[in-house]
Formats: sequence, C-alpha cells, structure tokens
Amino acid sequence: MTKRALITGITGQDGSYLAELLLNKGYKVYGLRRRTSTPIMENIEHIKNEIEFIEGDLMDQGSLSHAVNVSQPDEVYNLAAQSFVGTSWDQPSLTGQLTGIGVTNMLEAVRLNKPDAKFYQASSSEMFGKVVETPQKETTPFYPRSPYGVAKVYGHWITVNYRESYNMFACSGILFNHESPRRGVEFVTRKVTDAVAKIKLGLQTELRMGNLDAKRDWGFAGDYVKAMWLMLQQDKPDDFVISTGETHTVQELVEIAFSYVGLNWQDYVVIDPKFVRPAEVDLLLGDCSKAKEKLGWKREVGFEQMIRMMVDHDLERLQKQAQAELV
Ligand code: NAP
Ligand code: F7E
Repeated sequence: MTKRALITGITGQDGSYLAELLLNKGYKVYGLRRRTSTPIMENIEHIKNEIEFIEGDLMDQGSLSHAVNVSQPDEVYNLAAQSFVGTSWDQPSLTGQLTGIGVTNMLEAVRLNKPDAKFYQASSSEMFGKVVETPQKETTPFYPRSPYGVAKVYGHWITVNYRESYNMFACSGILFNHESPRRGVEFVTRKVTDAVAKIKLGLQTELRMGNLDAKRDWGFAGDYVKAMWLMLQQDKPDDFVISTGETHTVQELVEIAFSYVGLNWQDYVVIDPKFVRPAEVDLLLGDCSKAKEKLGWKREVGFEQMIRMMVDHDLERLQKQAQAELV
C-alpha cells in the first residue's frame, strides 16, 4: 500500500529534499504550506505538481488538525520553524510560539487525529549551545545560547514527553548544521557562496561578516534528510545525533569559497559588528556513532565538496539571471 507522509516546512531547504526523497520512494506526499502574499515555491518548483498542498500554520491548531485529518499520514515530519538564530533575538516571542509551542500544536494534531502516525521532530545542535562536552552526543546536557536554541529544547522535550506519555512513535533528530544550494541566503554558508559568486561576476565589491572564529560541524542537507526517514523506519522511536564528526571555522569556509574562484578572501571580507550575535555558540562537533550503528546512516558529501557545489550553483544562477535580463 502507498505510504502517506505529511511534511511541515515543505518550502524550506530540508522540506524540499525530504519531499524529493519520499516521492522517489513512492510515497504520497502532503505538504503543509502557509499562506503568503506571493507563493514561496523556489525550492519545490520542480516537484510541486507531485505534492498535495494543505494550507495551514504551525501556530493555528485547527489548521494542523485539518491537515492531519485530510492526509491521514503514516509519517509526519515536523520541519517548520522560525529557523534563523539571528532573527530569534529580534523576534523572541514569535520564535518561542512557532519553534517551541508549534511542536506541541503538531503533536496534539497527530495525537487527536492519527495517533499511530510516526512523528519526526527537527531538533538542533543549537540545543548544545555553550557546550558542556565535546564531541556532543545524545546524552550531552543542553545549554542553549539563543531564543531559537531555547525554543528547540522545548520542542525536543515535548516530543520525548509525548512518546513517554502517550506511547506515540515520536523521534527527535538532533541535526547539526546542514547546507545546500537551497539554503536561505542569510545563513553563513549561503551568504558566503552567494557573495563569492557576485564578487567574481563583478556584481558586489565586499562581504560584511560577523564572528569568523565560530566553529561548526557542517554537512549536506541531501544526506541529512535520509537520516530523518531512517529514524521513522525503526522498530522503536528514539533520538539521534546527525553530524559529520568534523568541525571548521567560519574563516575556513570563507577561505575555501574565495580560493575556489581564484580570489583572496582578505581583499573582500569586512568585519561588521552588526553580524556579531549577543551570545555565540563557539564550537559544535557532533558524535553520530549511534546513528551509524543503529540506522546504518553515513554522510556522502564532504565539506569542501559541498561549498564548491554551492559556489557553482550561485555562479550558474547569477549568470542565467544576467542572460535573461539581456533578452
Ligand atoms: P528553512 O529553510 O528555514 O525552512 C523553514 C520552513 O518552515 C519553511 O518551509 C517555512 O515556510 C516554514 N514555516 C515558517 N513559519 C511557519 C509557520 N508559521 N507555519 C508553517 N510553516 C512555517 O529551514 P531548514 O533549514 O529547512 O530546517 C528545517 C527544520 O530543521 C527547522 O525546524 C530548523 O529549525 C531545523 N534545523 C535545521 C538545521 C539546518 O542546519 N538546516 C539544523 C538543525 C535543525 P515559508 O517558506 O513560508 O517561510
Ligand atoms: O551561523 C557565524 C555565526 O546562521 C553559523 C540554523 O540552521 O544551524 C543553523 O544555525 C555561524 C555562527 O547558522 C556571520 O555567528 C559569522 O556562529 O549559518 P548560521 P547557525 O546559527 O549555526 C543550526 C544547527 C540550526 O538549527 C539553525 O536552524 O556563523 N557568522 N558571520 C555568521 N552567521 C551569519 N548568518 N551571518 C554572518 O554574517
């Protein structure tokens, strides 16, 4: 029988890769999409005709119940969130309501309408924040450093709580940073690759950045959505860290991206206090031994390979745009 999946956050980076993965596996895919004045379809333009969209919002309980009722999913992937850490200081209450309480709203919609559906919660390495041990694994205590991190800790524990209270098949994937050409342009990897492409093509002269010393464990989003799916194929629900086990500074990222197009980063990068955060997560490095052992998951794409892929994509996109403007 055809399996049915409901994805929240389908228009985002992960939602688009996950939808592709599930469609390739023969799933019927439902996507919860919020109303926007202009539809945001860039990431899913190529598959939009294969997805059944349901309008709803993570902060509107009735619309979530409706979405679960209509889709009758075997699997629910809760990816929707206010996901940009920087914005979480500007909009802390919204971030709490959406990224935190929104998880309860979705869990309630599943509990009341399709309690046997398997549930995936998009938890984050930002929960480790000011890390108390390195590398970080499933048992590492949380110490979030932003309103976003705090909201994700709530989302994580409410997922565990629904598993323990109602015996629901609810999993939390503690994913470290993962990137791709579909990454939002305010996140550091995409901000850099977009700027490098623009500078190379003469469309931009400098790149303004925040803290170059921060270290992150960066993987490829296409690899990470496979782990989400694997978690829901197990006999028992559990929580898993997904990471590469490598950490790099923001400066290394900048160096790799500029040198790939034959430029010296020091000629273009300017430090701007505007991009320095009120509280920083200095170092993230994940230990995903449990996922390797129990899920058989491993990453395929390396860090440099991914950055080069993103620069290539941004160069190609900008060149196509320029050609279209000439016509
Ligand atoms: P993303 O690209 O920012 O996508 C977020 C999605 O949430 C978008 O589809 C967005 O819709 C949707 N959304 C926002 N507000 C909503 C609302 N009120 N109701 C319903 N949908 C709403 O994020 P991502 O990188 O794909 O990440 C997916 C999830 O994993 C997020 O929960 C994120 O916090 C978490 N996470 C990400 C990473 C990472 O490195 N990427 C790591 C760990 C955890 P619009 O298109 O309409 O804005
Ligand atoms: O920042 C530093 C910044 O915004 C990475 C989200 O997907 O991953 C992401 O959160 C680092 C930070 O991602 C700039 O201070 C320096 O140390 O790309 P980012 P993030 O905050 O790590 C986690 C796992 C999530 O769950 C989140 O949803 O880069 N940095 N200069 C900068 N960052 C940005 N954005 N812009 C700069 O100019």
